[in-house]
Amino acid sequence: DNKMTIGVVYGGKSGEHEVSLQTAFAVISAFDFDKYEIIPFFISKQGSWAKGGRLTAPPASIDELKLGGSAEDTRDALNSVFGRLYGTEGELDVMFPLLHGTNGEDGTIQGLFEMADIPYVGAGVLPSAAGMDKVVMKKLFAQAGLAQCEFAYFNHVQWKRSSHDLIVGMEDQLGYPMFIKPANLGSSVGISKARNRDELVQAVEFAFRYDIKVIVEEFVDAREVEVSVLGNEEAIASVPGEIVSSSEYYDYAAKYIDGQSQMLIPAPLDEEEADRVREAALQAFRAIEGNGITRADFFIRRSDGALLINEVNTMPGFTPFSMYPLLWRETGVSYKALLDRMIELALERYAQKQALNYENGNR
Ligand code: G1L
Repeated sequence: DNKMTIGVVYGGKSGEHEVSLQTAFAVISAFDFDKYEIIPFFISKQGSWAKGGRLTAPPASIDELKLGGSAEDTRDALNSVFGRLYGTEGELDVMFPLLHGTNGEDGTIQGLFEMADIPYVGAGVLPSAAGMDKVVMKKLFAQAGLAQCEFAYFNHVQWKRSSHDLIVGMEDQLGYPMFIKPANLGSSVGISKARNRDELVQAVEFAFRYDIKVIVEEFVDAREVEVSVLGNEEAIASVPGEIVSSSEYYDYAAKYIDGQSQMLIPAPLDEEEADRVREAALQAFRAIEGNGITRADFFIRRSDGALLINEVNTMPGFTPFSMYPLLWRETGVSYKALLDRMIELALERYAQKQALNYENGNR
């Protein structure tokens, strides 16, 4: 038949293995099985791959998505992903990566799909990698003229050689408290707050356990506002949402609870302010040369109302109850419609690159 076959890749070696599994279950279950068939690709915590049988209906449970993992399973799975290189059509039309962190969100799996000559959903290699490195991301934002908080960064060698100068410099530039993070956003670990010099040294040493580059940011007392962006060259922005801590949200109508924080959707902003945030989200998307999807996270500083870009996430939380899809729902795009559009965008981008290859005589 002429149904499209989507390969969904999930699990993975990161700390988000379980989140990825749950997200894959939600995504696969939401697909319109009149239009798509799904081939699941499970990556174990050890990093081995396994390909499941073709799904023509939603899986009965998450457990059904936890697949084998022998060397032979891995070979079969990767054979399937690289099917197009064997001169045949291959059995997959589009890959849908649902992986977080190292080897998943940092551009590596996107690179694997590029090598396999297969279309894939979401950001390409460059925006995935750029969005993974807080320092690179902030340099791109600065270049695009987006306002952001003050920050400093250094690598392990610089810290070993001149920690005193760095500390004094940061105290001048940022003041306490400061937030210390590994530059690589793969994990949410390694992050701490320092209120004095002792804590700063501790925090930096701690962050260096997770990356060889560390970023230190000033503290900003601010509201946290997020926008979903969808598209390739021409992208659109959702209504903004706001993240608040439990003490602040009690009188708000639409509440979604995600761990310790609540999502206000839409964010209580006046129209002019909301438009300003949406426009900045598109600028941030263009700054990292985004494609497919991106969630742009902002601060609105309480002291003066300044809009500061915090970060973009090319692989945001993606269950039907996560901020990214909920913002689209509020904007009039259902979860199902969002999946359709993401697949369209993947095919569109692949076709564009194909066309270039012809002109260059590479094929
Ligand atoms: F590829 C997409 F569609 F852009 C994409 C990929 C991954 C969207 C969202 C995600 N998110 C995740 O993979 C996760 C953070 C839920 C995995 Cl733990």
